[in-house]
Amino acid sequence: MLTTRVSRIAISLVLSALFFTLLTLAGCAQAEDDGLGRPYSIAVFVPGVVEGSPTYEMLVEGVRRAVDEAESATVRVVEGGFNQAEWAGGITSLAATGSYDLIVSSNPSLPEIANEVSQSFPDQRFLILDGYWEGNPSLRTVMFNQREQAYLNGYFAGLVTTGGMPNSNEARQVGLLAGQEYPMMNQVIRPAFIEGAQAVDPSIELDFRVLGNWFDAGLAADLANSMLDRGVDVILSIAGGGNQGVIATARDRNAYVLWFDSSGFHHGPGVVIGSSLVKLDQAAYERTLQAIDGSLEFGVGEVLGVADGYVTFDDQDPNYIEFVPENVRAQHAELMQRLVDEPMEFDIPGAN
Ligand code: RBF
Repeated sequence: MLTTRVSRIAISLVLSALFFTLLTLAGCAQAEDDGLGRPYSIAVFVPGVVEGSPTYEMLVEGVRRAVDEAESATVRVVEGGFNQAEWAGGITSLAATGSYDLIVSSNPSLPEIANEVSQSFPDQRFLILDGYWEGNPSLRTVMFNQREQAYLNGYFAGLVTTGGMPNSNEARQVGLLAGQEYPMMNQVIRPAFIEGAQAVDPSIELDFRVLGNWFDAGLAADLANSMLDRGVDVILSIAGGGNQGVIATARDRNAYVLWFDSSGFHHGPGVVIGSSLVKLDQAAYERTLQAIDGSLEFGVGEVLGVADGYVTFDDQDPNYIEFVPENVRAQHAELMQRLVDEPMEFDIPGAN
């Protein structure tokens, strides 16, 4: 009995060791040691899962592109999952291996975690996108002006709900679905979205809903239905995998969806009718290349906006041109130009 149990444990230990070795080998598939030393080793920690979250898809794409281009670098992508209480442990484990020159991650809660972990592992370097931290020599952060980004979506929603699209209704209601509430959502994205809409018509009201996670498309569809029942005709969806539920509901009920972060038109041609962009992939690519060649400055938090070319609105997609009337596109283009000329001030919540 005992021997069987012991051998079962032994087998499972061997199997898991094998599993992690395979995982590491898979992660190193892009390794290319040029003989000058060991390759620059990067771990991407995804706080959630990659699929369905525009922001994480761009993160991984940007880092991979840099690694592909570098002379000698490797990357391993680790998904931290949706249990946020486990992220600090996940990052600590990566730092504790001492194997990674750089840990890359993204979202506004990550700088604090990286700052904490760096107290125990001061030699570990971190690059955090979509987050802000100043003054820790182990950390480099890149944040986007999300006030401008949300304002771009809000102004477009305002044009839609005041009659800009064939299925616009009489009610002046716009919707916003968020995966969860967090300072950047409550203090920046949500107020700037309604500010943009009310710049078109001050009587426009916002129906704000929270999914409670970043994956439940069924619940997201229910919440979208409830918003449409109340007269909403356009919903900005920032809910990761939940976004698909919003698109399905909007398609069934002839309403519209706005996308955030990456270009989303292909997810629902004629349903997704507007997309603000943050060039997180570009920033991840550029800063990762700089980290690899040793020129990236740490201890610094940078903020990039419309005037820098890192926040914009996708007015080139064929679906945008096909489905959105010319006069709406023209009014939105004027707003874009205004933001290039006059950047919006941006208070970063919880900036240290
Ligand atoms: N955005 C996603 O698209 N998917 C996620 O899984 C996700 N998880 C998040 C977890 C936390 C704790 C926080 C603060 C934000 C998260 N976001 C997520 C939102 C993301 O950082 C960003 O605010 C939005 O993508 C809008 O740019």
